[in-house]
Amino acid sequence: MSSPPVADFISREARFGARNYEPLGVVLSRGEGVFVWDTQGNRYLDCLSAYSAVDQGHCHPKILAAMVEQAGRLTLTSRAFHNDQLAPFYEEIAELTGSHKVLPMNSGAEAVESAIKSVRKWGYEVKGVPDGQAEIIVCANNFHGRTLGIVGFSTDAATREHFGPFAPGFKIIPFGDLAALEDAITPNTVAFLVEPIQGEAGVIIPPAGYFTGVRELCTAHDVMLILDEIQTGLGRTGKLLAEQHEGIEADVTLLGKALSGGFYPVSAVLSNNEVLGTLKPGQHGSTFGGNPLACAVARAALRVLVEEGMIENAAVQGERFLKGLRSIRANTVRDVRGRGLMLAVELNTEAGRARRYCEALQTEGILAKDTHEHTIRFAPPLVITSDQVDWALERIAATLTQDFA
Ligand code: IF1
Repeated sequence: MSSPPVADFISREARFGARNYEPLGVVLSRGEGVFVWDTQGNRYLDCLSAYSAVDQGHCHPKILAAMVEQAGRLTLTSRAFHNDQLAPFYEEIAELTGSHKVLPMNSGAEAVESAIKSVRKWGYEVKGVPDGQAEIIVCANNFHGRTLGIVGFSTDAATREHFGPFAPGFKIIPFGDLAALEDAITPNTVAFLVEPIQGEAGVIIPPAGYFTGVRELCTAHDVMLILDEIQTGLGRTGKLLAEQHEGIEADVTLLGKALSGGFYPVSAVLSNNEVLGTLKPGQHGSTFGGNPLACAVARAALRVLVEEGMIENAAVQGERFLKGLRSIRANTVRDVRGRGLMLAVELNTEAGRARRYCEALQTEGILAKDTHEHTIRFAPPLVITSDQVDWALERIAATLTQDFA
């Protein structure tokens, strides 16, 4: 039985859907491990991993089994009642990440919003900031999600233009600049919210020692350090949490995406006792947050990540991938960046748009995503093998030596 033509799916989407995305011209219908297949049966190596949500690989059989089993037993109770998956989920994620308290939510943006609410409350009730005066410091070129609260402190025009008015209380400083952080802190500063590596900005890795300095400044001024590890967390950078690359600990850690292995939206705010301890019954919540299906899926997603050595594999294959990208001799390449399996190639501005290279990679059997006109991101599932990395590198090299200007 043959599937309708690709153009048919695409035109029907365009007719009925809000056009807030501009996907590559491929219609996917199946996934397994590092591979996805389109409706015509063509296979691709997925180098986006749904923005790092399918880190455990597509349709991981053990996460699938946990999901199916739980879906047949109990899916949603609301938090008006207890469920038997929540306690073990809390214990397992707290044990794994060394956290004291857990707040379960659904999307990444909700975890960010929940953290903002919690640190403001902490500021008023514990730090003693005058009511309504709490300040949160964020970085230029940040990406933390799409809610009104979050896009209000974005510095990207497309992200925030014509969505205002926005909430006050945020100060924007350059990423990677310790002096700017020190200058921005006032007695009313409750938190510094930052990505360990800026993803959407193009995989921007801060100077070595930056986060050690950030940790010291935050501690010295009683400012909560919120690390948005929604993209960098859970092995993507070759460590469980990206904070471990500098041996520091955040006060608040945000996880999402791979927390469910891509089966279901599951996010979490992890913190010390003080910050989440300020939330009392009735002050925050979510219909779906902490539901038994989400908890069962997240437990399985965390288990396979650790038991199947995916974090170590991300470190090993990430190094291989980075070395391979760096060895590509092409006039089109301006810079290669990466940590673990969070990688990017920045093209020279004369090379043509990154989007054009992603279209060319598609014909080679690789799906990758451009960002900011001139950068191509590579973030395959953490289960990728050496042979698959080498296979990808050959095709990436062949594509990057072409000129699409
Ligand atoms: C889209 C980028 C990735 C995130 C960090 C919170 C969220 C995200 C660090 C919100 C989400 C996504 C969403 C996706 C594009 C994407 C992205 F290109 F924007 F930077 F991953 F690379 N914090 N990132 O990266 O999580 O509410 O979406 O669950 O299509 O907007 P969410």
